[in-house]
Amino acid sequence: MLIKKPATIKSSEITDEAIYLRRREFLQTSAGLGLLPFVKTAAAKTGASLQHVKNAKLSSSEKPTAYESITSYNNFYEFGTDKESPAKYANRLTTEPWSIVIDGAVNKPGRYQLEDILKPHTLEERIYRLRCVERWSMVVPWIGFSLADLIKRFEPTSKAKYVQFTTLYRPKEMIGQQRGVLNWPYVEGLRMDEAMHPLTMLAVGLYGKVMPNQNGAPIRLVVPWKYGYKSIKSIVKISFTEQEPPTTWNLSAPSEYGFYSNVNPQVDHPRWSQRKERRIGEFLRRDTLMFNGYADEVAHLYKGMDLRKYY
Ligand SMILES: Nc1nc2c(c(=O)[nH]1)N[C@H]1C(S)=C(S)[C@@H](COP(=O)(O)O)O[C@H]1N2
Ligand SMILES: [Mo]
Repeated sequence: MLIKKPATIKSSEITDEAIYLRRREFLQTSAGLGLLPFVKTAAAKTGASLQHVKNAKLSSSEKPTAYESITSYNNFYEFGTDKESPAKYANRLTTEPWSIVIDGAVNKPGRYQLEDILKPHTLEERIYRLRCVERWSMVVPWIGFSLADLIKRFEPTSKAKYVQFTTLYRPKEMIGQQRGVLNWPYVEGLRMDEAMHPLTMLAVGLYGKVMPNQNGAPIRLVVPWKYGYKSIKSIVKISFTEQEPPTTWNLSAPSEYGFYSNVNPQVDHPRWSQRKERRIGEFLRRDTLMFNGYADEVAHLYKGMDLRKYY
């Protein structure tokens, strides 16, 4: 049993008594749902295998990219700006203990240990395409669960129109944060309906194994119809807001990166076309698909919106 007894919860973890009581209520409800076997992800080491089921319905039938490529060609500026740095330096990151702060427009705010976050969820494998704005792509067998299932547990209020995510800020371990290449900590956001979409997932592993640090351990977002940078890594905070939250790449270069960032071959990046992509491991470039091939599932979210304006 990993639910802490009140006596073992440090007072520093508790904002006030009301939050503490709501947190207990949250833990009881999640335990009371009678849900499935708990996989102790947080304590597991990179490379350890994860119990999971396959979700064929939400999976692409394309062949996954090699594990070696997915874990050695990364974007994770907290460990440096080139693709090789994350695999070199991310082992410095301590992912245990890990907690996530939930705040803003929700009935059950608080600081939750990762174990408590994961406990009621069945881990699923979903094979998704990932398309980076830099025109390369991969096919990744993620392991995780729908963000919607987690969000519902916190009971967002009617004021919750957007969800903001924040990455850890720990420059001693995340050595890329020692330089001001981006506004740290990295932040991202989704509109509530995007966050609640069944394709949107929180991932804790890939290829049947615990998430490698360079891919965003211990828990990261995956939004397969958006450019890769929306899929924020190593999340420590989820906030529910009424206003559209700021996002790191939009703050850094607003004319190049908008809030929505849907994969769209018809809207060029100001410095390059987005029509083609190079699938890692393949030689010929292939056409980029609208919404990264997920149009049937997500196009309705943007009905009536001018996708040139809302890029
Ligand atoms: N915190 C954080 N999250 C991040 C990034 C980053 O630099 N920092 N890079 C993003 C970009 S640009 C991409 S393409 C994906 C890459 O994920 P992968 O390395 O697991 O393939 O992570 C995204 N999430
Ligand atoms: Mo990216």
